[in-house]
Amino acid sequence: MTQTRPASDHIDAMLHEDRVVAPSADFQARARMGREDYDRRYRQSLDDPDTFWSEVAGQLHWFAPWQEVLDWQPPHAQWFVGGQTNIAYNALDRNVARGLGAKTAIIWEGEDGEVRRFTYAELLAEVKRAANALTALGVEKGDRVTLYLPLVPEAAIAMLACARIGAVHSVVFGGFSVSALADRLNDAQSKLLITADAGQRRGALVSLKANADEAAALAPSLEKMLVVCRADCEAPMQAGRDVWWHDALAAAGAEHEAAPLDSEHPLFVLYTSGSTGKPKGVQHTTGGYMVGTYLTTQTVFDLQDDDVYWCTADVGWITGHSYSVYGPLLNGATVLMYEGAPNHPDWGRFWQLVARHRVTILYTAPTAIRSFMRQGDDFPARADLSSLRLLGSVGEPINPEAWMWYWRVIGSERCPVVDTWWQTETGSIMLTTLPGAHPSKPGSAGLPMFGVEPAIMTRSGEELGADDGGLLVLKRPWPSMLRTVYGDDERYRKAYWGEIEGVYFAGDGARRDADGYYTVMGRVDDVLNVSGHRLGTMEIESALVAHPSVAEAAVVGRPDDVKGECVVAFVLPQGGYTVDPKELRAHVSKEIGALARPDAIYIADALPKTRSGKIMRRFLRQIAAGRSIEGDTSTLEDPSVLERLAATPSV
Ligand code: 6R9
Repeated sequence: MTQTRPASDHIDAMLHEDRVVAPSADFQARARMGREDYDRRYRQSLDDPDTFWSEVAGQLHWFAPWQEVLDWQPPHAQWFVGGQTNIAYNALDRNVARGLGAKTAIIWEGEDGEVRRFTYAELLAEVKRAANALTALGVEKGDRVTLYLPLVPEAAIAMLACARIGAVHSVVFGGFSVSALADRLNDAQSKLLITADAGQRRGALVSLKANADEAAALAPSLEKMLVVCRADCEAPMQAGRDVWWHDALAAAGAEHEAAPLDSEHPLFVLYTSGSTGKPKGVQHTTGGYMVGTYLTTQTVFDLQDDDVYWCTADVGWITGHSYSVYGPLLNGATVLMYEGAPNHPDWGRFWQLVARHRVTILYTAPTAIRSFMRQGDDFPARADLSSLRLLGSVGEPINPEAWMWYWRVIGSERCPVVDTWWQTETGSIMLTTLPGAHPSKPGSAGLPMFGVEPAIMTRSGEELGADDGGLLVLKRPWPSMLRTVYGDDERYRKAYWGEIEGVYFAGDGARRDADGYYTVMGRVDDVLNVSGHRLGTMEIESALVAHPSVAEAAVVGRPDDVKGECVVAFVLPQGGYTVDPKELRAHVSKEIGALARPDAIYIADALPKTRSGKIMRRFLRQIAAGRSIEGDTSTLEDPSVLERLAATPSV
């Protein structure tokens, strides 16, 4: 059976964690969903999915009804077949029509303290203008539009405007490099790039337009660039190609009808790392993704009319798509967006934001929680956090120590904590507890969401029982699942449905306890999780070998107290060159982005390889973690390589 690799040293503690934290009677009394309701509806979602999903989808607007809830031709699913809808219409027009026009949709705070607010009616008006502006720039239904933006309201407006006309957005995180952006522009064959003159990060301006210009020169499909003015509107504009966002919107008409789109019309592509060198364009479609994010946001976050909901994720990640934009807006919630760093001007910024905007629901990542925890209890103690009523965690396993701190110091032992497991590919939350229905177990994500049928299996597809560690799989399709890998359906079949016959392979190791709670332990493939962000080891390796001084490279993860996992590189110098670690780190930042920069570099004279030439990463992980070498080294071509490596200091 496959070895499951722990994502961090905390796994041991997690396996022996037996604390259980139940929601208060007060919370339960007001919650949208209790235990019996969950049990009944979960059962129905598996036994009679047609009725279950029709009832949920029926709460949203459809221009034409679906004929069939699910058409499953493994591994391809179509949901709400024949139905026509529009996710932007459902998030905006529908909410305005049901009387929420004057309700605040987005409260945005810039890093410099500037605050902007949009009611649902105002957001709809902006999105209508933006949709007209896109059309005027030649964007048509089905065209790809790439977004490379800071976390400003225009990011959400641009996504919704694309969705409104049926253009497919591809959001590229603003921290990604020129070449990462160019690769994504080319893979998607984007016609239009939406960027900004600059973004704010820790008091400094990060010029996005300069990167966008460099990437544009490498992307022949690109015709136009729309530029949001976030800083000083001083960016150089290329005549005939570049247009300011504010000029384009000012020239656009105010009236716009949302396009009725087929339920399976592509909504977006989002690139994520897999176990090969090339990121995968995860393709989501309209109807199923809409229904999945709508339902999970409502139930997992127990959304009430007066909530102020804050998901701290950038829109460059799936969490930002599903839970900063689509899910909460579909539910008519008030969403807080914050542009900047969590430690600007100091580590109290998040807590000041919670206090200033009376945030009731906070959804963030374990890496952030661990960073805050390190700064002590004083920063949160200085802010009034009494508005909070529910806390969420996402992105990586949360160690029980961080969980308890979140619950005790941020939530004053009053707010339930939901630990949500899901992926770019799943589109919406798959495993969690519901805050008013289930006790939480620190470190364990919890139970399956509606329609989700997980199992723990061996590589050969044998199902394991309670408490056995194995591979996490999903046994049936769900509405918000990815439909394919953009432009590479073969990769979709192989990576997700071909690893274990007939089931969706998540790439994570997990176990289920006797109460049915799932604890997800981390990736079992060559994917790292650094501060909640997915990075492929092969991607970093190809960036390293692209540097003239490197002949060969192997990258592994090392457990890290704050980041969860950090990047460790083993490099073999090219004959005649010396490796300059500083230059190599800068090179990786330039090739991929700062988040891929190695924390430690080992300059090696050889790598541990099998006789057939395969690098044995297992041993490199042990060396990187400073552990002694364990396991059978006899398959190695030259076992003495390990001793030499272990004696080499990292730089
Ligand atoms: C939503 C998101 C997905 C990978 C996933 C797993 C890890 C996410 C987790 C978790 C344990 C949780 N992961 N949530 N591990 N507990 N609550 O993060 O998507 O960026 O695609 O990452 O993140 O390893 O496979 P994505």
